[in-house]
Amino acid sequence: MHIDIITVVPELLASPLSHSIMKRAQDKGILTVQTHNLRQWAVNKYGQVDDYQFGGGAGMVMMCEPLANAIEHLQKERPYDEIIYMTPDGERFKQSTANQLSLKENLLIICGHYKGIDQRIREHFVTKEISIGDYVLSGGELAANVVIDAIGRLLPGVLNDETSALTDSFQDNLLAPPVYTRPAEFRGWKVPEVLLSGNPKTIEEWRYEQSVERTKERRPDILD
Ligand code: 6GU
Repeated sequence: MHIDIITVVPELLASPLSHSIMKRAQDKGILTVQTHNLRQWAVNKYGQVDDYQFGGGAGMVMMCEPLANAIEHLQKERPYDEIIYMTPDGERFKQSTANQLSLKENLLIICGHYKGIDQRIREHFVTKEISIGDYVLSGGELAANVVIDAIGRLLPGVLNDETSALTDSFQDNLLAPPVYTRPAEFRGWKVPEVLLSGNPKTIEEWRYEQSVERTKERRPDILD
């Protein structure tokens, strides 16, 4: 998969992509990510990419011209399956969205800043608008990192058996069960006996029950 990102703060995207699983995905050549500074397409020598909003009101709006030029420049390189705009008024990002997007070849992600981007870009270029939750971030970059991580770890070959995505919380509308590691007793706190039983079937059943219990208690809204 290839992901291009248009941003005014490319530095904000760098670190999460440079470590751990996202680094491994790129080292293996399964994922390539390229950030593009929107200021390359600024309307003047001062690097201007935003302007006051028509109708008045506080906050700047990212202008059409730099964005349109950036998008069209990148489109000449490759056809995008989705052009995604990160915005708090987008569709709420879920595991199912990550699953769907992980099947695509080329994605273009636009990170908004200030009051957002001119509506005409949303209407004429953007094919999908994503929010990562009901709160407002200063820009789309952190949200883009969240989305890229969630997608990247699903790409075939990125995770090994130990880190398998199949048993993640949300993958079957259930939260993950509790986990334990050595020692079997710490300060008198014991690991549930069943996990030490060596019986895969009873362990599997216990984990499933725990998942169901946890989901009922914490997230009844996602339960089937
Ligand atoms: Cl995608 N962007 C911004 N700026 N804030 C958000 C968001 C995105 N998702 C939740 N809050």
